[in-house]
Amino acid sequence: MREIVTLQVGQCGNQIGYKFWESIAKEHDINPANGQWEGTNEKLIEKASVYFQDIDLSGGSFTSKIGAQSTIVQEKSIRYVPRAVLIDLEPGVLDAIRSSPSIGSFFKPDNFVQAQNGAGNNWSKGYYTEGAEIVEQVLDQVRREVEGTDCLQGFQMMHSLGGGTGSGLGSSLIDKLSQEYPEKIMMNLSVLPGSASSDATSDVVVEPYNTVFSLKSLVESSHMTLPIENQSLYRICTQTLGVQSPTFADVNYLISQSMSNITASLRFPGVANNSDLRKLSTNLIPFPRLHFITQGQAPLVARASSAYVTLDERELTQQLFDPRSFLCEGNPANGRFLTGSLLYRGQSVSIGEVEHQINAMSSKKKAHFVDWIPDRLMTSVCSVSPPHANIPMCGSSLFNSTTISQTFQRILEKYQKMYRKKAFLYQYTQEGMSEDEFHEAQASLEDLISQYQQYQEMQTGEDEEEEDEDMNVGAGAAKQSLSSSLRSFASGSTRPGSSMAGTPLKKGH
Ligand SMILES: Nc1nc2c(ncn2[C@@H]2O[C@H](COP(=O)(O)OP(=O)(O)O)[C@@H](O)[C@H]2O)c(=O)[nH]1
Ligand SMILES: [Mg+2]
Repeated sequence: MREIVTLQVGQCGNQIGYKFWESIAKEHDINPANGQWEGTNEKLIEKASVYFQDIDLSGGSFTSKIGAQSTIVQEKSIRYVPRAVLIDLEPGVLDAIRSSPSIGSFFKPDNFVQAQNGAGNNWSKGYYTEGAEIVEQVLDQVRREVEGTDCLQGFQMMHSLGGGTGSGLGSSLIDKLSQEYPEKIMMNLSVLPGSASSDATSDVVVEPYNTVFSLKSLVESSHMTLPIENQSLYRICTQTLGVQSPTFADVNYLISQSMSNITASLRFPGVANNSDLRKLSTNLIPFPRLHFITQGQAPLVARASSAYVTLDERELTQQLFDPRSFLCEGNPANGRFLTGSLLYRGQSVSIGEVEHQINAMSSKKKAHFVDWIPDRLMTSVCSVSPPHANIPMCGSSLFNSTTISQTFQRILEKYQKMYRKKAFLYQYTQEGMSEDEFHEAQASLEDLISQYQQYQEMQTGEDEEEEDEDMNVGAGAAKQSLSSSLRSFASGSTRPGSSMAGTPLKKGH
């Protein structure tokens, strides 16, 4: 089996993680109070070991004879345990999860790794001082989880970037894991700070610092990052779902639904495309650094109205392309899509109809896509619907859109405003950070933004002109390699993913 080990780091990471496990346990008919499978449909449990370790409590099934004829077969007693390590630098959230009667004993007790002092919303405390105290213990638990797998496909981390633990310790962990397991995929679900794409005030004044430092690690060590903005989730709650004052519980529920949909193709059998993290990421990511993927979720209906929703492939596809369904801000009309993946779920979903709708949408939205990746939309259909949904079908979209660079630009501007005056700098340097790290982090984000912008503006024709110029003036290797990689996509002979398939994604591109 191709297993995935989850790391949930800090308050936000653990609160989202807890909802995610609650939600997928339900989908596999596993009772999180005792880890027992309570279902009857084998299809639902067949691939559960991607996310759950199945521990045989009976020591194996056996047959015994009583008298001459009767045979008693002792059923295996399997306990399903999340392949998850729960990490925090303060005890509050982990204590709450551990003491929850409905889910606390679902997780391995040793996999709760925590400290007492907190990270005080300071990335350097999470990365260096406070985080360093427990990072080896975390890595040991992760190694133990990896030993319990047959063929690990990768890691999935949930964390926020604006605080100290999820951001700082989260960064340290992805940096270390990418060195230790360079061939394994690292996927991050990363909550951006509240004010990421607007002038909204933030909870934490140093959020831009924490976020820019985290983004440097994500660029280098993550293979696929799904950024989330609470602002978008609040908007969905108030405008679409009719929730007046949304809480973290409301927004985390939305995130868990989206994560369930995105991972359904990894957790259930019979899905052709996107059936593992590598396929999903190679299809979406034409250049390793540009791996920040916008996710959309549909339908978005208030739970009370779900019984009245009639939905078909056409309507669902339209909603999946609608920016109102996205979990981070930004209208794709202001940028370009590089690639996209549409994941459909539901017993009644027709693959033929999905293809028809995707082709129609692809022509309609042609101007929103770069023209040098021909087969840019991937689809997959999972026939297992979420059990609680009263709706005939649902889905998620994943878009590699250059629009995300506008959000990064706003974060960068906020960072620069403070850094120019060296505001709050001492809080980081006194934890052992050097000013060089500030420069490097800023330069890394500036590079990322300019790469996105470069590809956004690049047209097939321009590329060829540029290539001629390169040859005439003997321009640098970087430009030539850009041209040749574009040419291989533009030639139409390969899909964006297939040209990279099989090549291990490495740190530091
Ligand atoms: N969606 C969501 N965001 C959260 C949650 N808890 C905290 N945040 C956000 O995370 C950021 C603060 O980070 P936090 O996770 O509390 O810090 P840490 O414990 O040091 O990692 C802020 O941007 C919060 O808005 C949560 O449960 N759900
Ligand atoms: Mg915290």
